[in-house]
Amino acid sequence: MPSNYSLPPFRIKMVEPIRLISSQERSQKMIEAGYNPFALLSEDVFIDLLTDSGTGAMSHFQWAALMMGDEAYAGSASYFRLERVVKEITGYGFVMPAHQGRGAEQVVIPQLVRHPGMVFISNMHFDTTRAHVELAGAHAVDTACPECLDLPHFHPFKGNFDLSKLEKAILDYGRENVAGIILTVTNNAVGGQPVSMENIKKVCEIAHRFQIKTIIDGARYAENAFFIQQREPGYQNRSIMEIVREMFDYADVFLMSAKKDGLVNIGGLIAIKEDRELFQKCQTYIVPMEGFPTYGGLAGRDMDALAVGLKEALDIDYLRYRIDEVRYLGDRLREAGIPIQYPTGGHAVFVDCGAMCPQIPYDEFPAVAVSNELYLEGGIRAVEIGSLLMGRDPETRKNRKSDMELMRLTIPRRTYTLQHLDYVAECLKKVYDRRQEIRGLEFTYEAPVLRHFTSRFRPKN
Ligand code: PLI
Repeated sequence: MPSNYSLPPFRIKMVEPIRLISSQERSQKMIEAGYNPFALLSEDVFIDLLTDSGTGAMSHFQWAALMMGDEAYAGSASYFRLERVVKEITGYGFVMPAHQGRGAEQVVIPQLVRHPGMVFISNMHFDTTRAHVELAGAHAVDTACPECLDLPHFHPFKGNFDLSKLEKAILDYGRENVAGIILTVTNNAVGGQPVSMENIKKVCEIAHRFQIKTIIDGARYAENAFFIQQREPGYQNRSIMEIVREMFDYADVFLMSAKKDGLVNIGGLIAIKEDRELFQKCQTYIVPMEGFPTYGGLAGRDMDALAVGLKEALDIDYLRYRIDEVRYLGDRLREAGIPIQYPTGGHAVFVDCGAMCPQIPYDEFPAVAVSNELYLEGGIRAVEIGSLLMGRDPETRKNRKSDMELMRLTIPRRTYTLQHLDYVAECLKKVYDRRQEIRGLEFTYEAPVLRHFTSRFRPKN
């Protein structure tokens, strides 16, 4: 292994067998799945890079903590252990668990929508966040910085907001119509790209000037903090904990899918800095949606595992290894000439399938087609972040065209070795060599909402 990648700061004491089924079987499974990787069975997948969400490995400290779970319906001791850790990390006054990120979203987002026609503005809404904004009767507006669209060229913080676009959006919609500003850190949809502290600070300054609440969608906030430490002038000698605290100091609310940087298989969090009224509204609302406010849809043992995982994810040795394993895969692909979002993000390598297969139009979903080839080649499952995910325009019913047609190779935490990633790179190289033969897809069934999950396809002739 080249020496400029960090070694894993752990050894393995439990393994889960995986199996590569034959090439003929994979072809058959692909047909049965209607050419949609979401419909493949886990047992038919060799290396699963669909998501980093809830797919990581827990430490022995977390497994031990599970045994301490207090399963009381109300006032569980596990809740108070979790609350202590979240308060320590965020400095916020109020904490509630939720069953996962979208559970936190469904509780908080409707409380911020005061009248019809409101908007949320984000660097980029994640798809469930967008769905909850729309379910609450509001619109989602994205103001990502233009650098994120320049895939081959380095920029340290491609996850940033475009600050002038943000201010313009506030003025255009009117501050009384902006329900909140959502900072997605890291910015998943544009490649797991980080947001700089300077950008976070300026976004929050603008928001406070207009008296708008700021919400950190912080599924991968620890990975973001690591990038700040490595890339942003003035942060090299600051600890990850100090960086994280500064970030939370600027904002008002923290929503988290704990399935990422919480290092657990299920879980979510709501933390509110000081708005007691908002907290009380959420407390009332969470009961019918997620559960009593001291468990929010989680078992006591889940909360204990999360309390430990949150601290482990802030460990500098862990983060260095984590970001390096993703970079390792990105570097292997770039060496082979495969176009990716560069630099590599925190949780995944995003392959530019628009550039790789220009013969496939956007509405024949190039990144789904490449993902399917990768499964056929090596039993590897990836996910499309592109025009299939974008869905149709609700008014014209036309396919929305994504700015980028990306295949996300998402790396679960502490799960695969670099040998696995070498294998992924080898398989993708073979797919890349035959890229001109890859055909687009057409629907045989199109699901009416969130179509990427359940639609079915056939290859175009
Ligand atoms: O999958 P949930 O409900 O725990 O979390 C929703 C969610 C919210 N925000 C962000 C930035 C996410 O990335 C996110 C979930 N992401 C998934 C499932 C993913 O595969 O990226």
